[in-house]
Amino acid sequence: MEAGLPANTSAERKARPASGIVHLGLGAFFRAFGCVYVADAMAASGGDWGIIGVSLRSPDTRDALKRRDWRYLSVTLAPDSEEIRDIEVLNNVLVAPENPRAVLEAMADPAIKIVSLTVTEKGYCHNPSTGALNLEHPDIQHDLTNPHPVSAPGFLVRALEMRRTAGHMPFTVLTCDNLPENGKLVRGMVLQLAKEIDPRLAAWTETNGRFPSTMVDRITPATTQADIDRIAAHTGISDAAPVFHEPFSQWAIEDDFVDGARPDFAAAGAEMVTDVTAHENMKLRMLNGTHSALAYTGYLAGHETIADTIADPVFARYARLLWSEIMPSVEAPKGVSLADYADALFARYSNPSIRHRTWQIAMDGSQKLPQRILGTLRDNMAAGRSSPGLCLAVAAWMRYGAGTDEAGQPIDVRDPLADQMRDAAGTSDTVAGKVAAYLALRDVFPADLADRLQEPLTQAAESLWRDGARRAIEKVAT
Ligand code: CS2
Repeated sequence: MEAGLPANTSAERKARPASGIVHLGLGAFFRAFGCVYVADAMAASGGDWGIIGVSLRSPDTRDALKRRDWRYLSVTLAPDSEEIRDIEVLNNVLVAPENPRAVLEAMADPAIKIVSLTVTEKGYCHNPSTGALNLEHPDIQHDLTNPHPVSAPGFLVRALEMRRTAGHMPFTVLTCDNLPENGKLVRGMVLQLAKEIDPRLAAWTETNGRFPSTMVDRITPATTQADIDRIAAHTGISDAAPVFHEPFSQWAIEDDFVDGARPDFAAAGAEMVTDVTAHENMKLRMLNGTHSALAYTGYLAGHETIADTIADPVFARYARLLWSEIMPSVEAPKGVSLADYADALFARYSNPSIRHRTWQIAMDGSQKLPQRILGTLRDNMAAGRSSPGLCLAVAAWMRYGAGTDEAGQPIDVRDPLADQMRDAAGTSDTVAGKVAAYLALRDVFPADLADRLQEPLTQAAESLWRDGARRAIEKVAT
């Protein structure tokens, strides 16, 4: 028998439920999260909710999953134990650049009731500081005139167009990315793009479409080759696409689906709510905000993972300082204690089995900072509260974007604005000049916020550039 797996999971294959969901952006996160909920929902309550995954860029995930006929191992890593499950919920994986038509046809099939997405912040091709679709984005420019799209909004709109023409209802768009009011945001972008293509399509989508917002949460580091080798040695299963994640998982979903058609998510442990805003704000600001703060400062100080960072007492104090700055700006969801939530986050970050690299979280900061940190800073300034910890986080992002670490080693900065960031950091010999150049990046900082941030950020950045991240934190997190 395959070691570590319950006997029934390696048993003969059962017939699979038909597909009811197309998922765009089949990365490790959705396989560790949404796929598991859908598998559990079907196990509890049935339904044809098999998933067709779509990779919008590379064939790697498809090629890796194909080898086990779309099954993969999901490994739950607790601090001192692990649990392995074989997840069988995918029915196929398509690679959009190879055959965009096949993706559109799958999305236009009336048996598909939901199109879910984890395409990361930048996958929406929007302006992070305003939330509006960026019509100048090259992928959107392409999709405006080409019936075979390349962007996620393009696929949504073209597939909705096919459904409208065929006389079908739209699918529900279920976004699972860490964006504020993510459903509303994607709705606005879809309507904006649809309007450019055909105003009747926009009107039809506005009336019939549904875009529930969701709050998703499970820490899922990228899978490494060492993980793959280890799990193969342990289970005897050669799986090229296993996922590794923490035990914690939380999904709050607005219960607003076309014709009410959805898996029994609640049976799988999801919270079905009427308004997810409070959950989303809490999670984006308290979890993702501190994650980004620890990622930039931790990386600069030479820490490889979040667990390594938080094990350093200076950074443990920093995390506590950050939560104390963030909590006054967050309205707790009903029945939730923010102090308990912060304690639970501290314990989750400390899990040594989760090797979540600071470098991974540091990616795409220009797309993440507005909803993770800048909204809190805006609220705190309006209320007259100072935020030295959060200012240090933004300054650390700027310092990181300069492209070399504190030891002078090059940093592989992955960000759609990487060039602009490097230019901003190199633009002036003074730290105040660098900060001013960063604050002029309108995709990140709206003009009014930029003005008010110049002074506190300069103060934080001067300390950071002069003293290094660890010492600068020691000075504010006493
Ligand atoms: C992280 C998130 O990579 C990142 O930016 O902050 O992916 C985080 O791990 C998840 O949102 C946790 O639910």
